[in-house]
Parts: sequence; structure tokens; C-alpha cells
Amino acid sequence: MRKVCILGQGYIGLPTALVFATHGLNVVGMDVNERIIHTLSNGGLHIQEPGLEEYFDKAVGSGNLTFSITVEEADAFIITVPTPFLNDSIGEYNGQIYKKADMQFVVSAAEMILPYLNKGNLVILESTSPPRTTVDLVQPILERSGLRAGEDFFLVYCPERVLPGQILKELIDNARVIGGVDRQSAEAGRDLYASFVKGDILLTDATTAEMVKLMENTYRDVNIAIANEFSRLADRFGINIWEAIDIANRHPRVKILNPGAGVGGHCISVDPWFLVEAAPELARLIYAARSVNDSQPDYVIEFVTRCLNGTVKGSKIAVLGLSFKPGVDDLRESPAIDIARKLGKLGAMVKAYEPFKLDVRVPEIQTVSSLEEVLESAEILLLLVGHKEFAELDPIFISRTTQVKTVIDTTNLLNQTEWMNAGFIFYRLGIGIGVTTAA
Ligand code: SAJ
Repeated sequence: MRKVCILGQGYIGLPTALVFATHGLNVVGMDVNERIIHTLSNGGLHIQEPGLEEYFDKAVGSGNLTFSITVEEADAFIITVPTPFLNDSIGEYNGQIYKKADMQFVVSAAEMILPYLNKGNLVILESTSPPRTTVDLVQPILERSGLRAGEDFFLVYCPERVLPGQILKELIDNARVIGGVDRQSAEAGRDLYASFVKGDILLTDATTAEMVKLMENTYRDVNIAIANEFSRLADRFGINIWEAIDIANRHPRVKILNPGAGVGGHCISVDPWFLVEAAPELARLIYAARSVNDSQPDYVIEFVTRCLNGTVKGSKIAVLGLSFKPGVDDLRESPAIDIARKLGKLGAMVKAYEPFKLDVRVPEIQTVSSLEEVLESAEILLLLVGHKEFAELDPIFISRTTQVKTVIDTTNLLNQTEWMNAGFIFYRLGIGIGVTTAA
């Protein structure tokens, strides 16, 4: 049985370990964080994702999966560690500041593999990385072993492309891009992933695969930025952006995405910076889109301030949702957290509730673990994440049992008519204040 060692047991590494193990491979899930390895080794999970528990039980039950805080000898090594940006790691081009990737975890993962690298092994980098990372950063580290990539061992860049909330399904069903430093490496990568991938497996070179990954997420970021910008314009011109987008999207070649509280998560809010960092003089549109999306939380605060007649100071605000998008517990780069924190700094009395992470603790934000608690004493309900359960809130019940008078929806989730009929003052992002919805 082939043995795979997966470095990094986070949102991608753990699900990847589970699918390999349930498809007959011998898997070591490795992480430097002892607490994570302790939790996993004792049958617990440190992250939430639909279907993860069932897969975990199956994988552990198969006897194919173990967890370890050290790398072990294996046929294949897969690097699934974070590539965040650091707040103090910035570059500058023409007076404009951009963020830079922090590659320290990729470097240390490659260095950890080094003592265990043998002839015939396959090494795969999955972490999203700036163009040329595989050949310029990872390859030289691994070649310190005296072995040559492409000759003695295979080296591949294979981006994960799964959507948080649907990770396990998409890991199996999505098309997979395998970029080898040479053809044999790409083919070795294909043979490994073919053990569970049902989607097409597309072979290319390593740098193209890196670029493909960055292009996909940048494309989405730019499209969300235009939706956010359209919504600001709609607000200025006193129209309803949601109605306008619906109508525009009836054009056969137009598909405008949704405005919202901003772009979070560890992917789309981060990856475009890798292209800006690599060529700031070329990536101007990408830079502009990042700036629009990064400033959306401030725009939301300005909108909330307008809704509250010019000041948030002293307002008792119940924030609904803190995760970076609907249906997930992931708080990374969440615009909702940014908004809740800044409202507090502006003097609002904020309590926040995240139904996907009831025990959530966030510095500078008072969090509670139930809807009752968040609504208790609140006068304003601010919906920041369109979790399905919030669509089921009962306006009549809330009007009878709480002090809430004003509802502000940044997600287009709530039914305006129902809330207004129940007596609430209702605002929605992207609708000029004073404009009513069409429906
Ligand atoms: N968002 C909007 N408006 C939209 C869509 C999303 O404001 O119309 C916001 C979300 O609320 C969230 C952020 O954008 O804050 C990103 O959410 P997302 O669902 O677009 O994407 P992620 O970050 O969960 O996952 C993306 C996916 N990439 C693409 O769809 C091109 C996923 O396939 C990638 O694997 C993942 O990034 C990754 O790991 O790179």
C-alpha cells in the first residue's frame, strides 16, 4: 500500500488525509501543532465542515490513518500549510501599499521533508503560493538532499480548489490541476490523485498551475469588487442594487456577483496579493479590486452610521454572524469581525452571535452563544453574514419579545416586507436610504 505524509492538518490537509485514507492509501496526517494532533489522535475534530465527521470516522475505522507531530518516511509528501500575509510584511509601489505573502510555513515544511526524502518519492505543494514558488523556493530546498527534482524525485504543484462548506464533495468531484517540474512528475501526481478524484485531471507545468490557482481566485475577487462598487453607486443614485443586478443578470453574458460586508476567508482576500507582490507594476486592476473589497467593511460602517442618523455612539447593536461567509465556522479575515470591532471602537455597544461557532472568542468583541442573549437589550439588529438560520428569524416574535426597533441587512437575506409589517425600520445595503424595494 502506498504511504502518503500530509504536512498541515487544517481546512485542506485534514480532509485530504481523510479522502486518501478512505481510498485505500496509508496516510500520516502531520502537524507541528501538538494540540491539533492530540485532538485528532483522540477522535476529536478541531474544525467544522459538512460531512467531515462521517469521513473522519470512516478513515480512522479503516486503520489507514494515523496522526503525528513529525514527518515520517513515505512514498509521497503533500504540503498543505498556510501561506498567510503578515500585517507588517508589506511592499510599496508608486506610493501604494500592498501585502506580501509569508512563505515561512512552506519553507519549514520543505525543510522537514528533507531528511526523509528518498529516490523515487513524490513531493507535492498544495498551498496557494506566488508564481514560481515550486521551482524557485521548494525545489532548491529539497535538492539540498543531493537528489535532483525530475531525475531522482518527482515535484508537483497541485492547487486545492475546493469551496469551504463543500470541501469533501469538491475534493472528489472537481477537476484537478497537476503542474509538474517535468512531465514525469506531473504523471506521478496524476497517478496519486487518481485514487480518489472523479473530476478531470489536467496536467501542466508547475508555474502554470500556480498561476491558474491565483487567476481563479483573483477573477472572483475582481468580480465581487465590481458588485461592491455597483452597490455603492446604487446607494448614491438612490436605486436598489439587488433589483438592478437581477435585471442585468438576465443578459445572457452577464453574471454579476453579490455585494456584501466584504471579502474574507483565507483565499480570495489573500491570493490576489500574491500577483500584486510578484509584479506590482502590472497588476493594477487586481490592486484596485483588492482595495475596493478591503474597504467594504468601512463602507458598511458608513452605511450603518447613515441608517442611525449620523452616529453609532451608544447604539445597542446585535451583530448576527461573524464568520467570513454563510454556512461556515471559519473566521479568517472575516469582514464581519472587522465591522463589529470597529463599531465598538466608535462607541456602539456591540454583542455578536455566530451560530456556527457558539464558543467563539474574539478580542475586543463581546460574543454570546445564543440568539436570545444577542437580542437581549439590543435596539438594532445588524445582519452581517447570510447564514440560512437567520432567514428563519421570526419578525413578529422578535418585535414582541425584544427591544429591537431597527434592522440592517447587509446580505439581502431578510424579507423586507415581513419585517416592516412587524413594525421594524428596515435598511438593506445597496439600497439608497429612503428607496423602497420593488418586491
Ligand atoms: N463573497 C461576496 N459576494 C459574492 C461571493 C462571495 O461578497 O458574490 C464573499 C464571501 O462572503 C466571502 C468571500 O467573498 O467573504 C469569499 O467567499 P467565496 O465563497 O467566494 O470563496 P472561498 O474563499 O470560500 O473559496 C474560494 C473558492 N474559489 C473560487 O470560487 C474561485 C474555492 O473554490 C477555492 O478553493 C478557495 O477560494 C481557495 O481555497 O482558494
